Amino acid sequence: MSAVTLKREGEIGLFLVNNPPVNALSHGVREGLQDCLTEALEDDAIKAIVIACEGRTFIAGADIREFGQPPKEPHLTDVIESIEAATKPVIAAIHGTALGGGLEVALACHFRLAVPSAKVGLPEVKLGLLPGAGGTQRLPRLAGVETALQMIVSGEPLPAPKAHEAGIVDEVAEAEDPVAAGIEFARKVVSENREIRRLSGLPPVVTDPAVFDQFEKAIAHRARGFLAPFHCIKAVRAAAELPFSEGIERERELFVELLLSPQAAAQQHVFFAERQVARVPGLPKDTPTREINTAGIIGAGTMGGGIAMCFANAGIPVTIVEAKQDALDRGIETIRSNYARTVDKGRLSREQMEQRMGLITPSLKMEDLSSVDIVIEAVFEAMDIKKDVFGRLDEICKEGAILATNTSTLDVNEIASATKRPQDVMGMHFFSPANVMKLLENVRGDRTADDVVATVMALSKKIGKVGVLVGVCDGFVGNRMLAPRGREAAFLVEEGALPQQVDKVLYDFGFPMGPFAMADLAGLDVGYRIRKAREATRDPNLRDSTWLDKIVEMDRLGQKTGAGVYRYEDGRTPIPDPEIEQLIVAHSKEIGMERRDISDEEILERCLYAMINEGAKILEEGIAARSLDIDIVWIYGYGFPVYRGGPMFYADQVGLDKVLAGIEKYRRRFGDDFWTPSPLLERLVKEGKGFGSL
Ligand code: 3H9
Repeated sequence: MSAVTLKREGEIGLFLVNNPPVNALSHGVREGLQDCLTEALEDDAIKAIVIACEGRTFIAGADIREFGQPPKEPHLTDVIESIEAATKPVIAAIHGTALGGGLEVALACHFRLAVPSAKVGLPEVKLGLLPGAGGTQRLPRLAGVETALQMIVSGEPLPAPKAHEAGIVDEVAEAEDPVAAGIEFARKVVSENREIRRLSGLPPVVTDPAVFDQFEKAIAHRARGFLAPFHCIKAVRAAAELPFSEGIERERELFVELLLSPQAAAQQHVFFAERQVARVPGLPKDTPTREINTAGIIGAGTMGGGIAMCFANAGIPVTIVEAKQDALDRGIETIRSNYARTVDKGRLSREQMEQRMGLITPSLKMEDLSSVDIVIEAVFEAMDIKKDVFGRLDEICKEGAILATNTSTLDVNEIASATKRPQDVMGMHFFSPANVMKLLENVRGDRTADDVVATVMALSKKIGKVGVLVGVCDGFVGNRMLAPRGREAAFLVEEGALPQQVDKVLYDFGFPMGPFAMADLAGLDVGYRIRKAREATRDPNLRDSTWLDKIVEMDRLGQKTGAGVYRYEDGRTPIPDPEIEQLIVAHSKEIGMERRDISDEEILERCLYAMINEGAKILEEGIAARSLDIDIVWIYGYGFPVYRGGPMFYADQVGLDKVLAGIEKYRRRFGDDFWTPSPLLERLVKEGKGFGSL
């Protein structure tokens, strides 16, 4: 069946696009639009044309899956030109989301009508691109430079009424049926003999050139490292400065530069990975899920409170249990003040805040969790305490309730063994602050039932998280890979680098902050406690770095004490501290390490290759099912730059042979202890493949 059909509704020619799921502009759609146009223009009985779509949305953009394949005619730009050049009025009838190339098709039409719930936008920037089919030239001519910049650089869509106000759609229909409204509108155009308006025929928009510089400045921090937002600004600038035909050429040049960039490949990888991650290999799509209408949280500390907010935000009533009244009161007060801050920022109404607070029930009795559908335990990170809690939950909770632990390191199987229902037990590792961070590592135990996995994965989305399924191991995916990065960062400092040099290299790579600034933010005592707890079982022959412990022993615990690796005058901005530099130099001397100049390249390689090697081991052990799962963990949990696609995608882009050669180089220098390459990495290099091929 053709992807576009032409129907005759009296004197109106109706083009109906049908290319599920989102009517993307695949080759068949482009060809279908072109063919229908030729036929409709030749048919004297047709006086006007309506372009509308079947299914859930108007055209949602170019077909991303076709990028990277040899382009096939007709090109989208040609189709768009033909639509605009049509000698009969063409009307776009929009429902769902007219995005990217979809909105560009609509902008080529002579009139645009949208149903009330529709949205229009140019989200290409999120894929590392810019609107490459005339959007950067037509939208500013229609809606002005400011609106166009706002939409194109942010990629955020506008709801139909706002789009109407901005002049992007001519009319918002009264009802939700785009076909009926489109035909009615077209009949009006014909009967009133309305003049065809071609946006390419409008003169360039005159604007103060300072707008572009100001816009660039305004996004500098947010868009640091990204190429696309700045290219978008350049393209819109061309609309203001050049005649249409030259502006289109400039748009094309900039578009092609982006299309061929590693950033666009990385951002498109992330787009698909975000969707793939919810699909668990081996778990059939129709796996039943359990109903989650109520939740319980144990522990009203920072973590428990944040998790409770996630449920309340999703409209799910949640009971939060603490052992002592004062801790419970403090926890509830913290939740209230977190919400109040959001209200102050204007992102939540007071009424919504009260509604959410109303969904949170404080309690001192675990028995109050007897009827909830899911419990998440967020108590102190100690196995005996967790097992005790789970033993009690086993007695209290109703049959079929899901029992989840928020542990970040402990063995979920051992925790499950404290119950007679290990099939109902799972890990849900939230990241701090739990109400803000999007990542949720969902940990499947050896005996966790499939329907529990399916329920928790679906629930993740419902509470605004990106859930990634992982297996049981020390640190799961994220923290397990963070450990070798932290180890190398600490070694580099005792070998000759300073913390600020290491941090700058990783910041410039695109992380929001370097490992030492991050450690100061999290609290140096956290790592200290873990290192001390492991001291007894540590192999004394393994190299270890202790200079960070010395800082903790000076009561410098990081931001919260005003000093850690760095000093803090305003409580947030790290300032290199000569006292710590002295401490580091003395430490190197004490351990007999002759300090040397360390290149930025060595810092980057050692920090990242150590992580990637660990990631490869994680894949080999099946702790993560696919490399894309690891990428998503790092993007959402640790701020790995989206434009690099995650650590495993980045490794593929660097080339696994180069990564392996780097690991071998450090193995020769530092020995086998930390630099034994993962056999999977070696195999992939031998086969000339990447992690993405698995
Ligand atoms: C562009 O237009 C460039 C032009 O300017 C210039 C060209 C010269 N292509 O998100 P969902 C798939 S760039 C191919 O779960 P929702 C998606 O992968 C494009 N496939 O649904 C998923 O597949 P699967 C600019 C696409 O209802 C399925 O559709 N446009 C595309 O939550 C369902 O998606 C965009 O950036 C596509 N364009 O949300 C829009 N879009 O089932 C990107 C989606 O196998 N898309 N798929 O996993 C979106 O923002 C959302 O998909 C949308 C629907 C809001 C449309």
